Formats: sequence, C-alpha cells, structure tokens
Amino acid sequence: MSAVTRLRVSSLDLVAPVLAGKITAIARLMSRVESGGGEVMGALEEIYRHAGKAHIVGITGVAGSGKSALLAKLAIRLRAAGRRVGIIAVDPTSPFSGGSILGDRIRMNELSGDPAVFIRSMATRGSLGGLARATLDAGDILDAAGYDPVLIETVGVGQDEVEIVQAAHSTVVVSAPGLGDDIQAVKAGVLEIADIHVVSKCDRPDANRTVIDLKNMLTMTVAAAASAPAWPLPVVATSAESGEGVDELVEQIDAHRAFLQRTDGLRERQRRIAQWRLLKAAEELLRDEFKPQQEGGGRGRAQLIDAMTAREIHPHVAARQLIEPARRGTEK
Ligand SMILES: Nc1nc2c(ncn2[C@@H]2O[C@H](COP(=O)(O)OP(=O)(O)O)[C@@H](O)[C@H]2O)c(=O)[nH]1
Ligand SMILES: [Mg+2]
Repeated sequence: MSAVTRLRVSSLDLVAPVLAGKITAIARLMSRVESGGGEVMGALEEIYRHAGKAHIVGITGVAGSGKSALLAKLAIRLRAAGRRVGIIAVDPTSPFSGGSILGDRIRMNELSGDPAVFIRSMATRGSLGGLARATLDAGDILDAAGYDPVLIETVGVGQDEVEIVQAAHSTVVVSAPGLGDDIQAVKAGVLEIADIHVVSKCDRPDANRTVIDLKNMLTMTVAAAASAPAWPLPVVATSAESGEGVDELVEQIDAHRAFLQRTDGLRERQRRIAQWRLLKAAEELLRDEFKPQQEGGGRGRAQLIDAMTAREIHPHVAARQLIEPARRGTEK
C-alpha cells in the first residue's frame, strides 16, 4: 500500500477545499507540512501560486512579554472589523492551542470555533531550518485560504525565530515592563528589525518607564541610521488586559502596509522574502542529501572526517569534496 492510499485523501486533493477556506482541510494540510515528507510538496507548489495576497505580520519579543495575549486581543478586534485572521504561534513556551491566555480573562474559545479566525501552534522541530520552512509554508496555506492578515508569533531569540520574523512584511517587536532593566529587544538583537514597537502590559505602573527608555533608545539608533526615515517608527503602548492601544496597533499595522504599497517597499520585501526562502529551500535540499547516515562524496564521509581531525584538510575543502558527486549528478 502506498503512502498516498494510506493517507486516503492526497495532499493535492486538499488544495481545492483549502482555497475554499475549509477549516478541516487547512488543518490537515498544515499537519502534513509540519510532519514533513515529500507527499505534501505538490500541494504546496499549488498553494504557493495562490498565496501572496495576505499581509504577513511578524510579532516577536522575549517569552512572557505578552505576545500571545496581545494576539488574542488583536484577533478579536480584526474579527470585529470583518477580517479573517490567521495566527501561527512558533512559541513552545506558551502554546496557543488548548488552555487560556492571560489567566482566565481571555479564553481562547472566545475565538475558537469561529471559522474566520484560524490559530495554529507550530511544534519546534529538531531539524535546523525545518521550522522556519514549515512556518512559512503554513503561512502560505492561510494566505491562500483567504486569511488576511496572517500574524506570526515567535520568541525573538534563536536564529530560526528571528529569520521567520524577517520573512514578514511588517514586524512588531514587543517589549514588556519589568522583565529586566534594559529593553529586552536590544538583548535579543531585534530592535533594528522593528517596523512597529509595542510596549505591552501598559496597565502596569512601570510601563511608562519602559516607553520612555525605548523612545530614548530609538532616537539614538534612528539618528545613527538615517537611511530609511520615511516611515516614522511608532511606539504603541498596549494592554491585553484593558484593551488599551489595541486599536492603535491595528491602525499602525494597516498604516505600515499602506506605506509599503505606496513606496514600492512591499515589492522589495517580497523579493527579499523570496530570496531568503530560496536559500532556505536550497539549504534544506543539501542537508537532506547529506544526512549523517549517508556515505557521501568522492571520498567517504568517514575518511574526510579522519583527514580533518588529523588537520590534513580544511573543513571548506572537505565540504567541497563531499558535495562534488551530487553537483556532478545535477549537471548531467
Ligand atoms: N498586567 C498584564 N499582564 C499581561 C498582559 N499581557 C500578558 N500578561 C501576562 O504576561 C504573561 C505572559 O503572557 P503571554 O501572552 O503568554 O506572553 P508571551 O510569552 O509573549 O506569549 C502572562 O502571565 C499574562 O497573563 C497585559 O496586558 N497586562
Ligand atoms: Mg506566546
């Protein structure tokens, strides 16, 4: 029995219902993307052609900064405005699915069961690069299914997570009061990738201090890098508890999208994202080709490792020898 018959419905057969916005088909295709495997590729090719309409918004910040709670509030507002919202959470520390966020105040079932809001938590997989790829493929699925915007939550640490955010059209960096003396975004190295800054939990008395600190820091860095002054970097104070600032955040996200469309920045970002995804996909192909259990190369892997350990050849040279046969193979 082939893998396809075992799956009963092939991934390709899921494409039409996904494009029609059928929740079960979307969920099934996403699960297949997450677990990997070649069977889903044909479907993803089809999906990719239909995607590219949604506004992809990355939301990042350290764990505990209030991203998930804010996203829930955002989703409720966007939903009330008649928009279909897709959310992908790449955050193993505070899973979106199941339980409640923000104590018992915002129950996720306020949103779940509503077909106009699709929320998915991506499992962090062991394979390097796989998570970023799977997340963006999942984003394509929601995009093609008519969700707009698609919000992607990641903890702003680790290369994968920062890269995912860089594959968004608009990036929101969340800083929370009381999580340390400095602005956490600086520590995480994501301050400079923000299109919109959020100071969360502004119902707390120490939030003002964080807003002031952040603004001070921004005047310094923006003055230093006067390259793209056209977009005035906003700082929005929000509270998922009181709902303060959430409307303003929606406005700023929409304003940034309009700015990108007006200035050709969108095309630029789309190209940057395409380039990044191209390189990611190529990396993954190469990695798959040289799985550890394989003996690859004109010289065997073990021999190359021996030679490197003995300091006879440089890793760069060994790597070339390792991939040489594959490169010859593709040139044929
Ligand atoms: N006071 C207050 N607490 C918040 C707010 N938003 C989130 N929190 C709390 O901060 C903690 C982390 O929230 P969460 O959304 O899971 O953060 P994440 O890790 O960035 O997704 C939880 O205990 C929340 O209850 C807020 O607006 N005000
Ligand atoms: Mg979270």
